[in-house]
Amino acid sequence: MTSVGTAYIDGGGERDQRNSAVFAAFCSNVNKPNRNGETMKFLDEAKVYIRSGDGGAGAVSFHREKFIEFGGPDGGDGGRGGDVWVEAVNGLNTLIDFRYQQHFKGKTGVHGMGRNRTGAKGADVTLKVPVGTQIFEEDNETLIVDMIAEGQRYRLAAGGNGGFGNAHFKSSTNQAPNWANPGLEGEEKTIWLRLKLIADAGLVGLPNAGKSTFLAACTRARPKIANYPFTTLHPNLGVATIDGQEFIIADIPGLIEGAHEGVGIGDRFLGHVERTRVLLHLVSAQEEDVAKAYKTVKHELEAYGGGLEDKPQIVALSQTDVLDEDELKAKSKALAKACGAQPLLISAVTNRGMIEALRALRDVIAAAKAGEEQA
Ligand SMILES: Nc1nc2c(ncn2[C@@H]2O[C@H](COP(=O)(O)OP(=O)(O)OP(=O)(O)O)[C@@H](O)[C@H]2O)c(=O)[nH]1
Ligand SMILES: [Mg+2]
Repeated sequence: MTSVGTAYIDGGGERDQRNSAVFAAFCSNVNKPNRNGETMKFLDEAKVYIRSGDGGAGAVSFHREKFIEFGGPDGGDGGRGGDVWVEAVNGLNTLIDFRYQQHFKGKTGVHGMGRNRTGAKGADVTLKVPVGTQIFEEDNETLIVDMIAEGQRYRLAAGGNGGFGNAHFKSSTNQAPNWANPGLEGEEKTIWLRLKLIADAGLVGLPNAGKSTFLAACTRARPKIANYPFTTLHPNLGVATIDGQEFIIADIPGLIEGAHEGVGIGDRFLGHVERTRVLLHLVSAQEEDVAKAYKTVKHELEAYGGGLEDKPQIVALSQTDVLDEDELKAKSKALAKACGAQPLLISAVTNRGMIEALRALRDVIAAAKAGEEQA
């Protein structure tokens, strides 16, 4: 694969692990109506049942010792039940693990014991999810938490409190209580996990526009590239470096007319570009009608919604090496008319315009980041 100029130093190691997404296994889930009768838009969704541990029961016990009469109550309290936590980790980019394990339970707290021994807390359980996972209530609409940063932890369900032992109930009027509290029950609920990968820039375009080739040319990602539509079946991420600055690019499967209604495979993955700061819209110079190609994709983005239509977009005419200069001028003019701005002219084969494209993306990303910091 071509590497472009000297500006592209290889991307960071750990992040690159995320390139090899294994989304395909989720495909069977997609576009089947869910319980509410709507079509699921997201490939990477998992339904998980969680339950925090019950508290341990308090103990009823009395002190016994030779020559000590009426030693008094000494039943200890029960331990707290284990919590259920979720933690965002790097190096994961699918929810596939939750296909195989869908139940997560905290352990019950240990019961209190005689001689004033308090029971131990039950063990916690932690769901490890990729950065970019959103957690929803059972209705799949109410957001509980958005796991956006590596290492972020959130307690989804707290363990039940342990019960008091009989020592706790000792008083001047009842010096030998013979009861204790049971522990409180843990919480149980069903939640939805939904993954929206977080990349800085997203590549969109018709099939065969050269999206994967672009990703391969400027990052260390090695997506499959071939001269037939829908080569890319799952999103790929790569880290591009330009002028010493890094950003993450997501390559998603091609969009075709009707994609937002589930035609082809494109719109399943649009959720992943929802969180990008800028889109690079590639229109192949091999298209007969570049204006139409541009409009088809633009229409699909608008129909999908999710804020994609308002996202900053850079338009580029790709694969320009296949045309001579006259044809190129005509097509670039037609595309400019359609999109209302002069498109970049790029070729992953001759490296034409690649550095400019990366700089243009970097500039939008940097401006968006600066804007967020100020806000
Ligand atoms: N001549 C030339 N061919 C290119 C260029 N970029 C991509 N191609 C070819 O175009 C075809 C499609 O490229 P891909 O990168 O797989 O296209 P894609 O947009 O990822 O396509 P899907 O994954 O199907 O949506 C492949 O045969 C590439 O070799 C380019 O800059 N110049
Ligand atoms: Mg591709």
